[in-house]
Amino acid sequence: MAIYVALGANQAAQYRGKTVTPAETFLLAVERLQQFGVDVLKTSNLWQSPAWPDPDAQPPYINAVIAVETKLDPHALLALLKKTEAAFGRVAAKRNAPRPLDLDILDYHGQVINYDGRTMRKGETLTLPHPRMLSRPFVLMPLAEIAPNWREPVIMRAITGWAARLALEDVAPMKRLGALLVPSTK
Ligand code: PH2
Ligand code: MG
Ligand code: MG
Repeated sequence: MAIYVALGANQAAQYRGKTVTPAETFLLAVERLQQFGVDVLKTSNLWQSPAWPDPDAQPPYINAVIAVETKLDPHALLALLKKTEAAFGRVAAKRNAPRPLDLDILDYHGQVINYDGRTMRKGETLTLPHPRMLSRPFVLMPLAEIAPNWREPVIMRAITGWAARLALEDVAPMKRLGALLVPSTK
C-alpha cells in the first residue's frame, strides 16, 4: 500500500518570477516535494478534462496522480502540499474556483480519517480517503493507471468497480496527454 496524491491545475502558475503551464507546474511541484522528504514511486499520464462542474466558465483541467512514500504523517504531508500550492501562486478562493495548482491526498496507506462516506466533515481539514475522489473520472483514470489493484479502504471496492460506475458523458471527454516525466527517487 502506498500513498496517492492527485494533482490538478487549470491556470498558469507564477513560480520564481516565471509563468509556467500546468504540465510544467506539475514537474516543478513534484521536484519540490522530493526536496522536502517525499519519494515519488510512480507517476500517471497527464489527463485533460473539462472543468467540473462548470466546463463553460473555466479552462479545462490537467490532472495526474502520483504514488509516493514519506516519513511525514498525513497531517504533515497535507501541510507540505498546502505550502507547495502557495509556492505556485494558489490563493484562498471559493470551492471549485480555477487554480494554478491543487494537491490532494487521495489515500494514505488505507488510513480512514474523519470519513463519513460522502463529504468533508465540517471544520475538518483532512478527510481520508478523499471523499469526492470516487465519483471523479479525472482522479480515477490516472489512479487506475498506476494502481490497477487499488481498493477503496472503507468498503474495499476495487477501482475497476468505481470506474464502472462513472457516467459515460463524464468519461468520454477525458483526453490522455502523455507521461508526467518525473525523475524517480526510488
Ligand atoms: N478540481 C476541482 C473542481 N473541478 N475539474 C476537473 N476536471 N479537474 C479537477 O481537478 C477539478 C475540477 C476542485 O478541486
Ligand atoms: Mg481538489
Ligand atoms: Mg484541494
